[in-house]
Amino acid sequence: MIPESHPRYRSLIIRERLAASTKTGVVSLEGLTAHGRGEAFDYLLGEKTTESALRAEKIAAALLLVARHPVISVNGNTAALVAKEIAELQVISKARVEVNLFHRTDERVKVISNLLKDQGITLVEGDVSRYIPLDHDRGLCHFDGMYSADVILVPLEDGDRAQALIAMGKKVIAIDLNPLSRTSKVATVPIIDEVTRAIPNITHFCKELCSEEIQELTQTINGSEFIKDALEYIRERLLDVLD
Ligand code: PTJ
Repeated sequence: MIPESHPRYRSLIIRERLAASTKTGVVSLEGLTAHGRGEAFDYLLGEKTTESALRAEKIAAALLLVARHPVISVNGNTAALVAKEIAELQVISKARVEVNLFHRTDERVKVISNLLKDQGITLVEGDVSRYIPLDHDRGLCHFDGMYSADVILVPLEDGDRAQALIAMGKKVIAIDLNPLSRTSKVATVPIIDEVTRAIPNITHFCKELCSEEIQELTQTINGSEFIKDALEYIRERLLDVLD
């Protein structure tokens, strides 16, 4: 039992949830190590949403709202951490939601799909094909889901697929705490923030943005700005410690 008064309460609760989710098969064991890498970057970023990440979340909301065919891709860690929040985002953004796994088994797809459906999420289901040219199973997707999408939100991604999706002409919104990852570097909008903070922020902006703002935010997007901002933010924090 983790007391709410613990200074690292939030982080410990998230860890506990992910660890428990390995027992149900939602999260892979590799998912725990991936989270550890994310946590390290979150620590460097002060475990809060920076102003720059908040702007990226605003742009992400605008992109989802203008999309002809928006899709949210969900893996094990994302399902374990933000299933309810994705349900809310689906309602407001009208995005399709698709399960896409790196460590893919039929059993995991089923368990994760059931978890998402229990939260009220409507899923793209049925046959998948290797529409994304990749040697691993992240290449498997649905024709009426990711294959036909113009904008795809990919939380906790591996760089291969983000790059392949961009090469297919899609706009990619990534949520990844690592500003140095290939995913962050290639994404149209890299959101360098923790997924449990990022998704509710995007939903909030989807509710709030007016059509003029959506227009303005989606006109020119410079993803590398967000990477520079995150690295500069970390640099300043480190210099503060050394002072
Ligand atoms: O459920 P599966 O089989 O699809 O597997 C999911 C993982 C996450 C294991 C898989 O996609 C993977 O191996 O991802 P990577 O290549 O380790 O990339 C995950 C990225 O997400 C890393 O750069 C982490 O820094 C980042 N990350 C981890 N946890 C969080 C995060 N970013 C935001 N919020 C987090 N909670």
